[in-house]
Amino acid sequence: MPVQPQVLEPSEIDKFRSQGFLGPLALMPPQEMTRLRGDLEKVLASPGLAPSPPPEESEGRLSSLVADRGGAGPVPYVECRHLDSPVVHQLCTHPRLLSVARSLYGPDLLLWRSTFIAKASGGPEFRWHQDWGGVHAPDEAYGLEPPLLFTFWIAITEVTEDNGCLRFLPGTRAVLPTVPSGPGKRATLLVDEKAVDDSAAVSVPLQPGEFVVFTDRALHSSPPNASQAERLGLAVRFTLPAVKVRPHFPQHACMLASGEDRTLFNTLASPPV
Ligand SMILES: O=C(O)CCC(=O)C(=O)O
Repeated sequence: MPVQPQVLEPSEIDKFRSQGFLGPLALMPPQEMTRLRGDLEKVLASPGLAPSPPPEESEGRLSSLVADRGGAGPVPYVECRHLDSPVVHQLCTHPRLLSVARSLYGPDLLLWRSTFIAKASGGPEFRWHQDWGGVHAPDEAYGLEPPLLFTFWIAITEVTEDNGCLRFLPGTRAVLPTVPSGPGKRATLLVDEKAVDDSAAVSVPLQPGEFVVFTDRALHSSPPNASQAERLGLAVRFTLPAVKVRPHFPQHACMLASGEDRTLFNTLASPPV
């Protein structure tokens, strides 16, 4: 197999491993993302393949807090649009993103999910959590087995401390004790705030077209949007072919984003045309 060029310096790869996140990194110039936003807004104006979950499944999920851009609950508009929209698929598999992903996790990669995360003016904080806790729930068969994922969070608008940028606690590797964010069966597992000393938290503001990449153990949160404008980002989540993926909704499947799937554990979807 040809050796893939490394786009990250060894020191950056070490930093990602020791801190659990790396960024800001540039995906495209701000003007290019600002132009692309028009196309993304068109996608966000109509629903994709993900159904609206029944209320009992939304209860307590962090994703149910994000702005409702479609009038029918956010999920069909914002979730996994790479499955039906070529423009979102191209963004999720941008060559620069895949080069960084390969530098960190090797050549074989599955695109698991993508979610537009809009935080309206006055929109809520996301409390401290590890994404590991978003793929497992007690007694529930959903998510990833084993729970292994990493996320590229791409800024579509400018993302600042004032409008709710991501914050990380560098160096969190252990799985920390969790508390559900609400009573629902699928409530997001937040990290118990008694286990969080946020005095060393690092904020990662981003220009449009920049991204931050983080592991499933990275302890992260984001403050409320105190600005007058919406904050919009796209969280693109990858896993590896050896992970058994349970469909997130009936028409959901992973896509091969790079390399080969030598395990054949999962049914794969084709890119949209
Ligand atoms: O968009 C946010 O503010 C939070 C995003 C997040 O927690 C995630 O993508 O895992």
